[in-house]
Amino acid sequence: MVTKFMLVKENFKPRHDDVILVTNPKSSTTWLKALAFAIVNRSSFESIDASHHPLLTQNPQHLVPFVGAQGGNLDYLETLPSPRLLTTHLPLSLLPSTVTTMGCRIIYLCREPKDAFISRWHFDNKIAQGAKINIDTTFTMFLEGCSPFGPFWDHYLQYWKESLQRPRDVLFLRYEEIVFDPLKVVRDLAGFIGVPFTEEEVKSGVDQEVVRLCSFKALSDLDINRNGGVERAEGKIFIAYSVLFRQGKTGDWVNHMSKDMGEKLDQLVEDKFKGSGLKL
Ligand code: PAP
Repeated sequence: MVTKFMLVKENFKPRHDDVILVTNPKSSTTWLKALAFAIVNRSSFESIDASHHPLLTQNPQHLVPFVGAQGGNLDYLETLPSPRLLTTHLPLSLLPSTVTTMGCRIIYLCREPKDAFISRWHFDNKIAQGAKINIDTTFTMFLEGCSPFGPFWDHYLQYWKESLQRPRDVLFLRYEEIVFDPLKVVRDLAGFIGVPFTEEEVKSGVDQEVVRLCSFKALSDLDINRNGGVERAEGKIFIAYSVLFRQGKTGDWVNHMSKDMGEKLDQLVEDKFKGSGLKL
């Protein structure tokens, strides 16, 4: 896995007009991909909810290619026309430095760590093929920063600092903001990507249609997301798309973590983010 990541740093060729969606796992990559895809491609579809819209028949994870892990294929990325919409889970330190020097636009999405941890734990249990993942053990590892993409606090902070240094090119978002006001975020995203909604589009509700099309209810009700899935690890693991749509809510951690665990993680977050200005 590490080798694969290092290959990205060496071989991925960013372009100045790339837009890269970045998330730490379980921050709702699925939602961000759906929103960005629907925004960028809206002119290709007469009506955004036309029956042939790709989001109705494909899982959002497959509509925006990954850079790096999870099936990312660097040769394939080279064949894509510009401007490219890409995704990655990689920390900034594992991307080529040209991402910064060329001014690639980055949309970073993070999530309240207790909820992100619980989402991950559920996900791991679902794909564990019957094995029960002990929450205490996984929690200890999470606090120690054991994660395929490094400690979550380094991940968040790298992109947070980048957003302070390049505010025009790096948009730092929180999952909770999208849940709270998806329409505002959709409008902000369109503006940031460089395809703002026109007055006419707003009048006819195109921005609201994007919100509706990408909502948890709309996506999770689709046949592809209820019954489809993808094989990983050379067919040894089957990931049903339904596991990417568990609840889509904030604050579910209270139903699975003790008060003590919650306080421990909150304290860690406070210590790690101290002085950075980052608030979750
Ligand atoms: P990944 O790390 O495997 O890419 P990712 O999409 O980042 O998965 O995270 C899945 C979480 O996003 C799930 O959270 P939960 O376990 O707390 O429920 C999932 O429900 C949530 N999610 C996915 N799509 C949406 C959506 N359209 N609206 C709100 N939440 C969503």
